[in-house]
Amino acid sequence: MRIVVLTGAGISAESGVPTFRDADGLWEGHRVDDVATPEGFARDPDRVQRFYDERRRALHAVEPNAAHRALARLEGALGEDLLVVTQNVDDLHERAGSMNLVHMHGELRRALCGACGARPTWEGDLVQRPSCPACGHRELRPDVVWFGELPYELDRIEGAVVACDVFVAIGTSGAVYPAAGYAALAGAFGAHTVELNLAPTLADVAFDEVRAGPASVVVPRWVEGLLA
Ligand code: BV8
Repeated sequence: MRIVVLTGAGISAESGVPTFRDADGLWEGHRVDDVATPEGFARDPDRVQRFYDERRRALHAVEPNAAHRALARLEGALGEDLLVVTQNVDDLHERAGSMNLVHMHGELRRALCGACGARPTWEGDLVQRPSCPACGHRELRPDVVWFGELPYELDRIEGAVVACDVFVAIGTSGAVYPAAGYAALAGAFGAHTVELNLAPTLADVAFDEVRAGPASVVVPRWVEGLLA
């Protein structure tokens, strides 16, 4: 059975990583336009660098929760037949043990060089404009996909979505495309679609099955049901 799981901020909420929509439009005190768009970066690069530096540092204070761990267990059982596509830029899936994993919106723990395009893993701050390990230029930015930028690995993701038997959306509000269109795409190709979310979202019309509750409870329960 081939499964694609799409995760959003809700799977990391119980680990203490703030979601976007629960912050009533202001995201850690910032407007999305100011910190998650190329225009915002052009306007005030230091503000954007500091915003991501703070979030990268905050990763040291959070741990994967039972939902991340349950997906890693599921990968242990299914191997290549499970692909986790995450919209999140935190590293909690990796730290829980997931390996078949795509960060379609990039990662806090990676930088992107504006000069040579290299994407080195990155732990420290970027606001001091350190030099790129590959080319030496000092044009490193967070390797995060901003609004208006092309997400990563779209072909690989779409190929998996149209071929899967089960598509599961976990902790995502279905507000951002192209990710928000994957449930309907999977359903159109015959997959059984499931939503695991704290509160049923508007997009529920697209799901065959909805289980409401916190991810740390609902995801392990769903995985145990599959593995039973
Ligand atoms: C692109 C990285 C094209 C940054 C992010 C009109 C129509 C269609 C599309 C568009 C349009 N206008 C503009 C667009 C395109 C735009 C878009 O979709 N805009 C929206 C606002 C309409 N999309 C883009 O720009 C994308 N690129 O389209 O490129 C292109 C083509 C060719 C060439 C060039 C370009 C790129 C979008 C990526 C933006 N980057 N993240 C960062 O993280 O710093 S988006 C960011 O918000 C996340 O990554 C995620 O994708 C998105 C939504 O967040 P969610 O993960 O869903 O979280 P949210 O807070 O919204 O919801 C939390 C959910 O969890 C809730 O449902 C809640 O109930 C639940 N929850 C809470 N607690 C729990 C829980 N569930 C379970 N347990 C809990 N405890």
